[in-house]
Amino acid sequence: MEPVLVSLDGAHLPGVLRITLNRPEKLNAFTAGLHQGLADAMTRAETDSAVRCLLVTGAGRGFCAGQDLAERDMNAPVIDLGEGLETRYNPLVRRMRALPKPIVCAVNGVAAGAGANFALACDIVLAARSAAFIQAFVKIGLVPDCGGSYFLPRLTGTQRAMALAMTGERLSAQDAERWGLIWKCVDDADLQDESEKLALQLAGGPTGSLGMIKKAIYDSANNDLSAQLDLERDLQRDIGKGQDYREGVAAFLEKRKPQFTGR
Ligand code: LHQ
Repeated sequence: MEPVLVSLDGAHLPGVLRITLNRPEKLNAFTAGLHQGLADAMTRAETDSAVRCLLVTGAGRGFCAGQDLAERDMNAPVIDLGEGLETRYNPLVRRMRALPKPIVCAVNGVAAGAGANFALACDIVLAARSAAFIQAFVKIGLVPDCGGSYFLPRLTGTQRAMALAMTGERLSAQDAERWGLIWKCVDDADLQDESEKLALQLAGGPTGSLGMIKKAIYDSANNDLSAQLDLERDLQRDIGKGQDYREGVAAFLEKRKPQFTGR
């Protein structure tokens, strides 16, 4: 069984690269094979211009339970967890954030450890009402990784980030929405439709503009206002030369729906 299913279904979801974590019996925990599947999917997303949005979800009742704890050799004389982060998790998060295309995440069930933070590395996160987010690291004597210590305080504030990380308490999807950790909590039965609708909308959007919005929002975490104003000027100058801007204005003036091509 492939640990990651990747499909671009032109008929049902044009422009949407669907990425499904597919180890349902282990709640889609990360293994070397699952990482390879994600790395391949990212390469496709980076190189195929037919891909205009990514939709990430999990097969079965869980989203992702983090690192597969059975994959590690606990009898090794020296355990180097930094190596796995350096070669697998960190490149994955960096590629997701650098991808100039939107990534929608549909959290279908529990998201724990690196699985929770992988979800937070996506650009817009929806979760099923029955889903939950767990910073499980502390329970096994570790610290948040996969970007968690960066994402959590920025999304929820220091207090909530600290308590989530220190207690490893389960945060319901509803509270995750209330705390601003995710965009929306929806009824379980609606998660697939809602996330597909959003992905489809983004895939039919002005791709260049969406990529730049992503850069502007993420770069703002490290810029002061003056640097951010400069960045907005540069991005606007660049995107204003594109076909989609002309189409957007023409459609507005002609009182019709724009037909964006991503150019
Ligand atoms: C699992 C896992 C799992 C293997 C469920 N591994 N089998 C760490 C180390 C190294 C380098 C880089 O970074 C990291 C980052 C991390 O991600 S550390 C955090 C790792 N994750 C966890 O500590 C979470 C462990 N899982 C759980 O606490 C529970 O499974 C949760 C709360 C997620 C779900 O609980 P339940 O709904 O009760 O499901 P379950 O526990 O019965 O799990 C179902 C199956 O999945 C079960 O297998 P089995 O063969 O007994 O049916 C679990 O053993 C397996 N599974 N998580 N991470």
